[in-house]
Amino acid sequence: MNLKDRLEQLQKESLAQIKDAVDAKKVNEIRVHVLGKKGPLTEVLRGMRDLPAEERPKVGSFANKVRDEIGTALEERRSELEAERTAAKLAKEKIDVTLPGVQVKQGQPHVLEQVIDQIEELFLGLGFQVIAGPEVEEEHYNFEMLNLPKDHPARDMQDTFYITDSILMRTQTSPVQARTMEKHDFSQGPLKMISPGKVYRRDTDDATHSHQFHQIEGLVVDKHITMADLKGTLQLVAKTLFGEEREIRMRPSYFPFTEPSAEVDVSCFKCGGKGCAVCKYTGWIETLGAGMVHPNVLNMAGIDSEVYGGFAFGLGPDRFAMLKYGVNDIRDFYLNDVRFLEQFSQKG
Ligand code: 2U9
Repeated sequence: MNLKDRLEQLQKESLAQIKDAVDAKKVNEIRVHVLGKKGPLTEVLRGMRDLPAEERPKVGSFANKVRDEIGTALEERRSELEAERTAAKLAKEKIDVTLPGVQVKQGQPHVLEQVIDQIEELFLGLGFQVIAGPEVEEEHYNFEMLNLPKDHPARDMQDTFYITDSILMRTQTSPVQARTMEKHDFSQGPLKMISPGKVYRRDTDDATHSHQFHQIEGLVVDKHITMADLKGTLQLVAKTLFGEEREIRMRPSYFPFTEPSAEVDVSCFKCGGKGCAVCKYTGWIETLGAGMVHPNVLNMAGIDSEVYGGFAFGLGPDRFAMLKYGVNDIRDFYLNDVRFLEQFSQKG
């Protein structure tokens, strides 16, 4: 076969192969094979040496034309395949922006957490610190430091989860206050704190008792603290949590850690004091315990009770939430039934 025929055959075969190439890899293989140093085209060009001199330019220019044509065909096929690939990818990744979105389910803090947050906000605004402490506590801080010595009957009253002889699950959050009092440096100002948290009692669970519930206790210690400071603070708590029109009344009571002590009632938020089922027709609802810090408690924490005095109070967020939302079983707070919990949405 003469060189011209060979070139024509090569041209035809190569263009057909290029047309049939299914991907960029194949296109490249054809390029390397046909146009490469050891390829058929190079071989044909090498064969030109044996041609008579007058034929060389003609065959040479034809060979160049064939090489250019193959080069162009390779480039065209490559970009054609690339375009096909991009089109297929785009088709596969098409997003229908008109489809409705997937609704993300939004949670909310637990109802007790909401009540605790609200009380914390109020006291932070009054310049109190919010202080947490251990739930597994030493008997010393849970009882002794709060004026409940070993033989004190209140220790029997508070059925306690003991872990060892001297370690227990705290029955109140007041050990946090005892620990804080011990460390407090009065040259930096008065001590004003609340301690929210979980407490534990060896109670059998029923509609009004839970072996684990919450407390928020407050404590202020400074010079010249009076019962009027206590009453003013609790009045603000009642108004903030139960409504601006609420009043409080204090009845004498007894706690080992305060003297004098008081039970604090709030005028009924449901009937305004006229009497209804919520306040058991008394017009008042018992909500807090409070009193002036017992001198023994101050002295045990290393605070001179001749110079300093204080007031303290305790409230139960579980009870507050039950009153506020009309929940009549404390266990509902701890069962984690979302149908119950979802009712306390903060959205509206
Ligand atoms: C220190 C000194 C005194 C905290 C107080 C009460 C009264 C009280 C209960 C009410 C319902 C807790 O949630 S409840 O079970 N608390 O009646 N708590 S005075 O007195 C303190 C605390 C710490 C160092």
